[in-house]
Amino acid sequence: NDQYAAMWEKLNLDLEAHDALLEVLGKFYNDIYLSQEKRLRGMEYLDFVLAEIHGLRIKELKEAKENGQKIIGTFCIFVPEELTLAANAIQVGLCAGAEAGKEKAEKLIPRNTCALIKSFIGFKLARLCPFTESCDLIIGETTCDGKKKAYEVFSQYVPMYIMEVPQQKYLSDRELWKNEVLKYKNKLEHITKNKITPDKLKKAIKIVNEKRKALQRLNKLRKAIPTPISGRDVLLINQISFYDDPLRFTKKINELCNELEEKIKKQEGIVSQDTPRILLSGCPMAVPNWKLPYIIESSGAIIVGEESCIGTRNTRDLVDESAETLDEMIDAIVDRYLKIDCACFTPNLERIEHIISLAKELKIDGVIHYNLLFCQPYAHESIKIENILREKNIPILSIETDYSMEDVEQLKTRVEAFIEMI
Ligand code: BJ8
Repeated sequence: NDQYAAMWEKLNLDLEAHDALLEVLGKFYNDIYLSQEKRLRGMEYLDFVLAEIHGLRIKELKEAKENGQKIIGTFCIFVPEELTLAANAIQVGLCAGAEAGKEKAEKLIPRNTCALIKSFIGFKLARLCPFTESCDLIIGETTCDGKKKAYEVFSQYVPMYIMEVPQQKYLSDRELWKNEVLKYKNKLEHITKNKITPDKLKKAIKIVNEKRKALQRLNKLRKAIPTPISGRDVLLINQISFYDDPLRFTKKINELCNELEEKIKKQEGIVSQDTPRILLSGCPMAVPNWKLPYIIESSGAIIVGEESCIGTRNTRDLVDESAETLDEMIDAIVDRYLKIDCACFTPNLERIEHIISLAKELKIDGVIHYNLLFCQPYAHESIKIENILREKNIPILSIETDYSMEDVEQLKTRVEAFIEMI
């Protein structure tokens, strides 16, 4: 860490608290990830990226900034990375998955706010996140009430721009969304001083599509029985997809997929054939929120799919590449992003259809619905999903939790009982 201390200091991090955070993160990673048996060769890259999460990648961002590139931070998969890349900027996800700076955050936002929001505010106030500190602009969105009101406070600390995401999907909502996408394009052009041309946008669409295709390929390979990779590892891959260089990341994930194909040919699973298969569904899980996946996979089950923004909700749909003019490309982007079945929409009937089709496709034995405490949209949907899945005889367990470790034993008991039952 010594080699990066000067860089972190320049970013105004609290060095002592940051060191302590990295130490806990390292230990946590060791217990949850490195201790796994039959570790895949291709995961070495991901282990390296995670080990360097606040080091090498931040150094790369710093060098990019020195070369005139802008860094754009996001909290939601509605922000079109295609446009960001076409403006020669770099997009990084800023959602945080640990309980740092909670007390400070609770002085600015209500205590009954979800842990994800408390965490990104807490990380800022406690000066712990080098990604936030590297950003030239941070994009918020009007999704859940918790986020959109928290951005009002957050904008006192960081340069923010808010995109309005509609809450329905009618023609008038599409118009509103198209307008927002165009406004974001203008904003990017203004801060980067780069014009987004059809050529640049075409290339950017391809880059992001290729990233999503690699993740789709990975998800398809998990259909195999026995499955070749742990759910924890795929969660980590999805998390890293939000801040790694997209070209390098895509190449590495495709290499990992080659390795998985070999394993599948030899019937070499990560677990035995009769291990119960779980679909995880619900709120996003940001780094280092690995608590529930670890509990599930150390209770004798295996996660084979994530119906989540840090999962298939972000990778399922591609942007149509046949568009030629700038306006056609913008339309293709608008349509692709409006397919996102976030619980903030009403109604949001596509989501349950996706859960049911994933359940079939991945041959799962049960669904675990994960809800962050105080997240209203997903809590409402969990009741609806429970009822529909029960009617279809698909076992489901709904979990509500936050980032604290206090409920680990209690969760373990519930998850074990569920796994025994399915
Ligand atoms: S598209 S899920 S990333 S809004 S967990 S902060 S909803 S109270 S994150 Fe999301 Fe975009 Fe939707 Fe995806 Fe609010 Fe719930 Fe907290 Fe959440």
